[in-house]
Amino acid sequence: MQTEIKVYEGEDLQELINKAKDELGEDIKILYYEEIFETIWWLPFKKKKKFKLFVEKEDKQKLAKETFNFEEILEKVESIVEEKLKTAVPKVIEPPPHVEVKKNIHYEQLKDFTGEALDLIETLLDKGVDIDVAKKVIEPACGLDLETGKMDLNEATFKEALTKGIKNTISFSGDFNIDENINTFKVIAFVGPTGVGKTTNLFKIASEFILKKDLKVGVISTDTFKVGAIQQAKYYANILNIPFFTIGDAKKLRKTLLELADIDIVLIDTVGRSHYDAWKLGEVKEILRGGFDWMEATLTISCNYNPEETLNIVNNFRSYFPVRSLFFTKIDETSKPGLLLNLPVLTGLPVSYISTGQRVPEDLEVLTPELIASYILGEKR
Ligand SMILES: Nc1nc2c(ncn2[C@@H]2O[C@H](COP(=O)(O)OP(=O)(O)OP(=O)(O)O)[C@@H](O)[C@H]2O)c(=O)[nH]1
Ligand SMILES: [Mg+2]
Repeated sequence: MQTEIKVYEGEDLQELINKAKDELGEDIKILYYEEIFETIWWLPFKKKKKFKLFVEKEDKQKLAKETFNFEEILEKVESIVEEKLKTAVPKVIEPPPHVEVKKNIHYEQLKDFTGEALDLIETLLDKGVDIDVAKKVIEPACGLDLETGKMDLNEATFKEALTKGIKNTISFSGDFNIDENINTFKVIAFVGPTGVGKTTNLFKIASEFILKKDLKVGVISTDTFKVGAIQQAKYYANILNIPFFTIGDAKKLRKTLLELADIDIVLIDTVGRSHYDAWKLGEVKEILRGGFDWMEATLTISCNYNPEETLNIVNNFRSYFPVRSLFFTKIDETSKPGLLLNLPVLTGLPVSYISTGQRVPEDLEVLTPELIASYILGEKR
């Protein structure tokens, strides 16, 4: 139906509207009306009032289409939004840049090395080994290259050279130097920063000593600070069916240790403390003091710490506790395990175990020169 405009004339406006509706139906649109005054020829001074009404008959279909075509409207909105998005967001999203620490090798410091020795040192530096440590570890595996007058590897492979160097520069306490044949009473305290894996690994050790060495093991927890710590330790002790004690002061620790005469190894769990918190480290020391006569501490260090920080950790913990070995954890969480060389070489402390994951008791290995070499060279992770 087409749009239709009609004009009606008459003296009564309402009548005109009614007439239009009668003729065109209810869907009319009044466009406009005007009043006109006509002169009556026989009464020139009197004028007659009339109306002129302009009416449009609306095309229902067209109206509906214009008003309610949601799809068309939606399409229009979408195209507007799309246009806006084009300017707001780059069309191709670039992958985030891969950020790397720049290698800053001071070749002047390596001028005495050549060939494979230089290649191996570069590999070590790439793994986070300190440059002086790398040189010190490699030297025992080198000989003089007559052509250049510099040092080169004597060994056939990197692994052999590194293993030899490690044997010469690092001492190993193996499984805490436990001699199963001698009836000694040993007390080992696990100390270290927060969350490095002290409790978990203490129970891996307990399990290893019981199952593989048939030793009598007892566990004492001095961690009465952390919520849930006692429950965590009790849970493992129950599984292993070993004596377990909770202790909050030096006097009680001493008394308990004296009562444990028939036990071969007592493992002491401590609360993790920041190496910068002198007050809290002092609190832990105050409790452990009760067992200092027998005790050796193993410093638990996570391999994913940055190298400089680990030196501060060792220095600070050593000033509070009788640290006799380094116990490494979380080797599975780093690609730069340089501290496996840095710490023992720089501090002279022997190394004991390495924790390779979260499973108790499986994820644990006694450290050996070959094993450290494998981790450093990326053969193992
Ligand atoms: N990936 C990985 N996780 C480990 C390793 N050793 C321990 N963990 C996890 O590290 C978390 C903390 O372990 P805990 O044994 O509670 O650490 P902690 O040093 O006793 O912690 P605090 O007592 O709070 O100082 C746990 O989720 C362990 O499962 C490891 O070698 N690798
Ligand atoms: Mg703990």
